[in-house]
Amino acid sequence: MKRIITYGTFDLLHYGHINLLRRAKALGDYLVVALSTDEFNWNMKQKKCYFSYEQRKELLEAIRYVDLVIPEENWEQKVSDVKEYHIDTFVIGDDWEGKFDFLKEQGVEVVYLPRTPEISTTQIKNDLNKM
Ligand code: C2G
Repeated sequence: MKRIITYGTFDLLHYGHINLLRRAKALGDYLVVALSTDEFNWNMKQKKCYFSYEQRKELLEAIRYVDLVIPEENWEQKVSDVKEYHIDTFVIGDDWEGKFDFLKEQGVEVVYLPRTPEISTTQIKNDLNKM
């Protein structure tokens, strides 16, 4: 069983997120999503989410590609997560290209997938404000 992990905020879930999750799952058999907590988002990513962690978790757990959702509480946990969850492959969008190559030292394959163009949570918020 090939185990995949990815990380993110996944606020205002949209088809760009789904494209990422679908492609990530296609690389293996079991997909863990480490979901940024409200505190991590605010303190470390200066992101104020529309949906709370619990609401974002519920949405992700409803997606057929997602097998397990765990909290992402800090930048450092990736090293222990890949051990704890016996991860074979780390996947994330290529806006993070190169940022997590250190995981290769843990024997983990690192894959950066092309982002889906023209959609982002920020874009959605901006467009809604113009309506
Ligand atoms: N994504 C994508 N295409 C988009 C928007 C997002 O492929 N149009 C991908 C991102 O590259 C990421 C995932 O969807 O892999 C989740 O996106 P975000 O919620 O914006 O995640 P981010 O804030 O980048 O958090 O420790 C890593 C961070 O937690 C990543």
